[in-house]
Amino acid sequence: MKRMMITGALGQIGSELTVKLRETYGKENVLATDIKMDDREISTDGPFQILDVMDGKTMLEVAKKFRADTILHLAALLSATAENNPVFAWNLNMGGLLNALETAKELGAQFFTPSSIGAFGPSTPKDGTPQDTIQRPTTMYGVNKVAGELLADYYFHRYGVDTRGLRFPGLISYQTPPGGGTTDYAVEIYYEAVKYGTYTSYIDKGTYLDMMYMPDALDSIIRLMEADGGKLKHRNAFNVTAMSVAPEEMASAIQKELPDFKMHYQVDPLRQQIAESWPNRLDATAAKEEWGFNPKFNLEAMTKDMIMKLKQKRI
Ligand code: AKB
Repeated sequence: MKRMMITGALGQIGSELTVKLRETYGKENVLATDIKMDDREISTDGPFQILDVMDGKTMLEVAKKFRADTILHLAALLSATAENNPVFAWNLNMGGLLNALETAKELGAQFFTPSSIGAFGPSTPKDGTPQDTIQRPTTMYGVNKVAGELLADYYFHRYGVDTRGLRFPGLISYQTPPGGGTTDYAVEIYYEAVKYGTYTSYIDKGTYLDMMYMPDALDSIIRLMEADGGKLKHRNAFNVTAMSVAPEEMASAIQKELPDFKMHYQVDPLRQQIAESWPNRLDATAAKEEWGFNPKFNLEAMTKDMIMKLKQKRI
């Protein structure tokens, strides 16, 4: 059985991935780590360790003690936060990644870390963005993601570490809200639609971005990690997407479920500029061909499920 260590386990992806991995591989085989502890079940329902990813020595000790053979490195700042504090973002996003890769190298562990649509920039083809294309992002987050993809490739070629990664689009979920991302509006819109019947979007009409529902994101991580490495031509990182949507299209999908829902716009210049520098629609052919990427949720199915789950949660 695999022995997995997750960093950033209390974040948006981590908090759901930890639960899914514990269900799949056994609670005792999944060590959740984060810089702090909170009162959610993740901290008590299986092994948990407070860990600052900037402390590489402790990271290696913790992973060694747990006998980890798989490292899933999720701890990072998202795009808008990174843009407001670029030096800290560089130190945390790159320093944490380097420590996690060194840990994987020392232990001979398999390695996963997410990249993002943020790894592309204004000179990248916007529609049907190819797997291999121009990557000249104009944000600190994007610079970190491109450097991270290259660094993970380097650890594979130089040291044989089995590194794998996905370029995630905006991820939408009803469990843990994201924080500090450009695509956070796509989560907030559902919460506020259910709670208040209205939402003011900081991203403008007509701005298309790729999105994916969290269950598809979790399934993609597990599929990629389980895939036959010999068949992977692109390791770090695969384009993945389930839909390309503009805010007004999300509003229309919500209005089918909640007819009184009203959408307003008050554009935030920073996040709008970031969104405009990213692709409209990725091409995920390489992920489909090399390891069977197969998202289940389109905008309509996701909207129905999100609204149902948020109503059940009584937010
Ligand atoms: C963000 O908006 O920063 C993230 C991402 C697309 O990487 N959700």
